[in-house]
Amino acid sequence: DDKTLEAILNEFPAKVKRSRKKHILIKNSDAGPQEIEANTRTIPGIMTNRGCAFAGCKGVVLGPLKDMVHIVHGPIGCAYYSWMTRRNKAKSEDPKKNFLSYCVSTDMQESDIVFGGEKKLARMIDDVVEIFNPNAITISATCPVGLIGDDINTVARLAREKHGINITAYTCEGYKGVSQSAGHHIANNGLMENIIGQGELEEPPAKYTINILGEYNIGGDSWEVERVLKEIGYHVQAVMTGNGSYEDLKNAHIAQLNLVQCHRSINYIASMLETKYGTPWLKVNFIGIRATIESLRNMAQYFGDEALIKKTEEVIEKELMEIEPQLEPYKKICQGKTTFCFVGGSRGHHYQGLYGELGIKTVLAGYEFAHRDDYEGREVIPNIKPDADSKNIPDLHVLPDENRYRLKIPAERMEELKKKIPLSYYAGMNTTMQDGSIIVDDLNHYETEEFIRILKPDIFSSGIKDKYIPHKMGIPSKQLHNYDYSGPYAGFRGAVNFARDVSMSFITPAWNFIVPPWKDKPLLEGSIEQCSE
Ligand code: CFM
Ligand code: HCA
Repeated sequence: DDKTLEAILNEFPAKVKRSRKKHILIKNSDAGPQEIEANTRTIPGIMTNRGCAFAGCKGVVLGPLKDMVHIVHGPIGCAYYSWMTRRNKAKSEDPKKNFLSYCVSTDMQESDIVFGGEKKLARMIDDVVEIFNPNAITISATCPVGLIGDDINTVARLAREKHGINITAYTCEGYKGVSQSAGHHIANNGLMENIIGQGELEEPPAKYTINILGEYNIGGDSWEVERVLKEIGYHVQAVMTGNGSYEDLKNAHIAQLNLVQCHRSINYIASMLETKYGTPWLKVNFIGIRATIESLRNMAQYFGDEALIKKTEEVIEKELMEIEPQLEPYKKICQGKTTFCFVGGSRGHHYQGLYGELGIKTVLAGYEFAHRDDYEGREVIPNIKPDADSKNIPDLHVLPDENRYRLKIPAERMEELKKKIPLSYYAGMNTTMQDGSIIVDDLNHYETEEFIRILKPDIFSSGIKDKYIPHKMGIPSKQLHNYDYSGPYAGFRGAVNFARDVSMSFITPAWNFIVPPWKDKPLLEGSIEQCSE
């Protein structure tokens, strides 16, 4: 309740308390719209799970594009720590055109920092073209590059002229924003300016041609979603960017509908595609069985074709027949349990439905770096006050394409549909959370421990940085970033994998053997010497 929350916050200095208070809500539907503060700077000295703009740009959005080489310009650490750690899987028909297993970096040394790294970067591009012959190249800047003022855009332009392939630079220095989120925006702008729409296709290659935006194929999620979509009869032109490719992306303009899975990381491209080509976007969620079914039905409704609607229902029925018996034993294990669901952006929301279907209630949820619209719904966007940090990355000015802009469905039908399905709209996480549950933005280490102590969840879901806090308290944890090396968790079959993994963590006898270190050992060991005087 409010009092307990106050007690937790009282441990902070007054100024910190004032700030943190705005980032925490107790859901109360009688209170009207509840405002939360988000996408603002983390207080220095407080440990949270956030990453940097480079992580959001190269690690999240650009990194999964498989037929391109992604050069990290900077000292080796940033490249090393973004080397496949996110588990964005990819397969290529031509094995020579999948470069994801490589870690490519200029490995800047002290002399490069002192004398500049542009020449080294130019040489590296020459080497990459010669050795790998990729379809395109990206260059992502890490912090020191911006500080010393290397002009990576000019290096990219000259290399493009020299080699005749698409080579683009992203000034996504880690400090460009308050979190990964800034990097998403930089990457979205770059892809829209330099790649999407550069292909020659003028007509959709199939009757129901779609793109999937904000799906990164973590643990193979996108393959599971695509399996079902293909069976229904959809043609997936491009996935942004899981298992994605330069070749597919450049023709993404021909889709008749864009699906948006992760709103946070890709809503910019979704909006720009709508403005430029007239392609509407539909908010979907393929995590959880009910959410998957609803997303499939909404898609069919958008196209409005009887045969497609019928086929959708047939596929749903078939998939359910397959998974329902498999889920039964797991549901028995999970029934009545509670969880925390704290992830970077969209997953803090998306996984609550799947947990709920297994009988697990989410008592606390939140995002590391999402914005107010991901909590409160897109209607608050006009009220979000821009600050110095958010103004750092300007919106691109996009206009309707003179030749390619087409209304995909008549304006009146679009208005009718908007009343029924989330077209160009996301309602955010808060609407679906139960009264009394806690919503926390940019949760920190101290609050994590305090909330666990008070709410005693049966499972804690988050990422690698805080996974071991609950473990030491004897509580299982589930990484919802990399899935603890498991997956896929999306769609129908993914739900079974998730149910299995979560059930395993409940029933493992390991927890009975764990005694938190502070319970059976002194915190300090030593002896007091006799003083001679
Ligand atoms: Fe979107 Fe993502 Fe997420 Fe995200 Fe991420 Fe991720 Fe994530 Mo880790 S794009 S916001 S920046 S759903 S890498 S695949 S798991 S924090 S909740
Ligand atoms: C990132 C990537 C990350 C980190 C996961 C974690 C991912 O933010 O740079 O903290 O466990 O999903 O790999 O979100």
